[in-house]
Amino acid sequence: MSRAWIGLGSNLDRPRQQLERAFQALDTLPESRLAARSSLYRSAPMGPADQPDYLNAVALLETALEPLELLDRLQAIEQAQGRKRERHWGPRTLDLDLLLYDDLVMDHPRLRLPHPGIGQRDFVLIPLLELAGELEIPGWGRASRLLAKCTSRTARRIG
Ligand code: ROI
Repeated sequence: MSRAWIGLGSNLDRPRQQLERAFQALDTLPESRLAARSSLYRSAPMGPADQPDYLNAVALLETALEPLELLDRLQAIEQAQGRKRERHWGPRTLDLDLLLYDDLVMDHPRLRLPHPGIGQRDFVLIPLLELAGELEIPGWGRASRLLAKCTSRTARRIG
């Protein structure tokens, strides 16, 4: 089994419910098990400020799905939850980002690993560190060190 870290985000259509449903959907993926889920965090939007705050969280999936197969499954969950994305960096119903997959570094037209945004996003690093305080991001070093260098810190744990 591989370990896949997935970032969840929503700021439209009842975000808390969106994330709860997404955790359930992740747990029912084939050849996969939801091994851990972080608390939920509220964060100010990165990007245009004229949109609601986000709810963010992170899931750890143990899976036998290959990365691109997993990506397809994540996109299917987004679609099944009526994904809306009105503009670039605008509000969205549900985002599921594949953040890390074991120690894999890959640069594919559909998928870059580690996720290129991790280092700048406190709303990803804080829930990752809640679940794995010693986590190493391949090519970049410790998640805790990346968080210390994050200039924007708005994520607050809400349970
Ligand atoms: N901002 C926050 N705080 N959380 C997100 O999940 C998020 N997702 C996005 C953009 C628009 C970049 N901003 C975000 O895709």
